[in-house]
Amino acid sequence: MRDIDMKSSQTVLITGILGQDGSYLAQHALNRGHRVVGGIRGELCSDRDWRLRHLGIREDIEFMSLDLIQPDSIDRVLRQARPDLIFNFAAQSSVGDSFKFPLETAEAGGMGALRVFEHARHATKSCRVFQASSSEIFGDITDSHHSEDSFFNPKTPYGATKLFAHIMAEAYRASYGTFVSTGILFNHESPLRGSNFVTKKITQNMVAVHRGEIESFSLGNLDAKRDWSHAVDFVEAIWAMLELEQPNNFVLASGRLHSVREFVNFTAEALGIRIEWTGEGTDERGINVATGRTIVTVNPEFYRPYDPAQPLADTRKAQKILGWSPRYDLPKLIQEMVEFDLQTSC
Ligand code: G4F
Repeated sequence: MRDIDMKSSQTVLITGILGQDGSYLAQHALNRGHRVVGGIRGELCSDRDWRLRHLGIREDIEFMSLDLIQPDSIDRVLRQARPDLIFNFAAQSSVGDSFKFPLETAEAGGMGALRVFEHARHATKSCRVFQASSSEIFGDITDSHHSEDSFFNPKTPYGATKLFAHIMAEAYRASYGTFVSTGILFNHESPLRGSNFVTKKITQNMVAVHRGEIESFSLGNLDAKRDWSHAVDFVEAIWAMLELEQPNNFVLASGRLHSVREFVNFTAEALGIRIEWTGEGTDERGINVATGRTIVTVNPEFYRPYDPAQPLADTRKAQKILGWSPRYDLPKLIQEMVEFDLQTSC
């Protein structure tokens, strides 16, 4: 049930607008007639705005230089833009990289989020904030399903950072009445995903194998299970969160777990390749049944120091309060990613 219908034009500030979620959210807001201001860190060059250009919205956005690590930067942008809605996606978003860069991860994702909340608290006009939380905050867990009320026990620098921001969002709501909603987002992918994430790495490399450009490629933990959704489905729910009368937390997910190996199988299927697995551990290989050639190998270099099992998600709250349900299943998502890679990566 939606309490507020954002029919009149609002000013929407999106941090992390050059990323997958920021780009789709910008498209969503522009389609509804809102003014979109995009906060960007560093220069806006052609290899960074490709998502916005692909969506055909690059010229519709007002860009402002914004670095969440710099306190003055966020204050200046927020004073100039005077947003009604802030979607905070800016962060170092790779769990894998958070092991290499824990300080940078915590600065941008933790203190950066806090600076956004602090602005919303002092803003002269009422301002609603969405904070991108993550399923990584569950960490090592024992419950069978994970909801907004589950115990949080993160073990990665990324998860710990996201939990700091998540708890701060709740503290700002309780202490100051600030409107901050959070989405506890399980994995969400799309053709616009970065190639440092396993899904895009698989679809891009499988397309390259299919074209005969490479013989094989390597992955890390094939047994890792993830709940993968389409980012476009999440963006609809995220928008709906700021239309509610009261701020809240919502788990977004498909409710289904698949292994990395299964993701490879679905991708192979979308390309008409039949794949068979042989060997175990680091000796495991995926073989193209038609040619007998190895197309996937395992390289321990891609293992993580810590890779907690992802729990099953309980999305009943989002279904009930937001009236949300995803439109994509995994094969449909993969089909779209493969089609995009077939058209673009040569
Ligand atoms: O695609 P991934 O890097 O995503 P990860 O770590 O689950 O994080 C994503 O989802 C989180 C929400 O749950 C977000 F908060 C976060 O920002 C990000 O969007 O890795 C998925 C799984 C991992 O278990 C990893 O160990 O795939 C496994 N994996 C196996 N081989 C690999 C690889 N991951 C990557 N990146 N590269 C590999 O070669």
